[in-house]
Amino acid sequence: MEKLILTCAVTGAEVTKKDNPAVPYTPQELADSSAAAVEAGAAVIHLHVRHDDGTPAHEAAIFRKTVDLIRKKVDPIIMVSTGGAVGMTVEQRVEGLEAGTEMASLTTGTVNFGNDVFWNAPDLVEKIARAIQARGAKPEIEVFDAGMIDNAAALVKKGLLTPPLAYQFVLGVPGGLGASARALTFLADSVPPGSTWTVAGVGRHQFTMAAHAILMGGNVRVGLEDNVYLRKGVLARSNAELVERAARIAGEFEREIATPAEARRLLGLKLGLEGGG
Ligand code: KMH
Ligand code: ZN
Repeated sequence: MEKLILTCAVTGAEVTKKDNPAVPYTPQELADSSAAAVEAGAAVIHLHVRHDDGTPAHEAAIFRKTVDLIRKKVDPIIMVSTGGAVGMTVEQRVEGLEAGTEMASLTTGTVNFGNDVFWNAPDLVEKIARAIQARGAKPEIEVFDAGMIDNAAALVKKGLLTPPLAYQFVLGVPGGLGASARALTFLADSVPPGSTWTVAGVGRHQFTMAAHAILMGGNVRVGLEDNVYLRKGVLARSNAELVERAARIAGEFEREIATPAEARRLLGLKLGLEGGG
């Protein structure tokens, strides 16, 4: 089996310090939390940004500052979010690309998101795909429901995505596909040969989905964006603690953890922006 790529989704747009005081907001908090997650084994940082009061942000300057601060400490693959927060405009959602990161997320379909709608109509998805392509970043396809894999295949036909693709199965969002071994197996069987895939189990599903992926040869995303608990009733003290638990589970099954440099090779990225990793 290939080495395990651990992604840490450090803040997202929805959880707040009220849910868990460890949720990072400011560029410095995001950099410190990301660096600790990388030290714990994360090769990829999935990055949203916030205003200092915790509200979701989209400004390129905040992304740039955060990315610079992370890179001063560690050299993970940084993936800016183009999902942002529900209600952001497409222009706002692509601002993070200006930070010049190696990867960017791309959701390929609309999905209910709790009582909201995470809007990704085909023309909007195409605009974001074009923006990612223009920047030379590698997209990660965020799959909240099975049809999003088919939608990504349609974008390949249009020349807006270039295989092999990297997929992220985000399972357990209320409104999206539930987190189950059966759903994960179906999705893993549905992506084209040569693709890579990762799973992010939302909430209490974070570590059950991680365990399945570790055994199946897939990759794992953990982090406070998706889940604020280390275990039932126990808040995680940091993103790093969630990464450490995923690494510990992998260790039990003798699945080795990929360094950022190894993850770059597995994902087909050029060697790090500063040649490191
Ligand atoms: N915050 C969600 C509405 C992504 O980062 O690409 C969307 C999201 C997906 O988190
Ligand atoms: Zn996200």
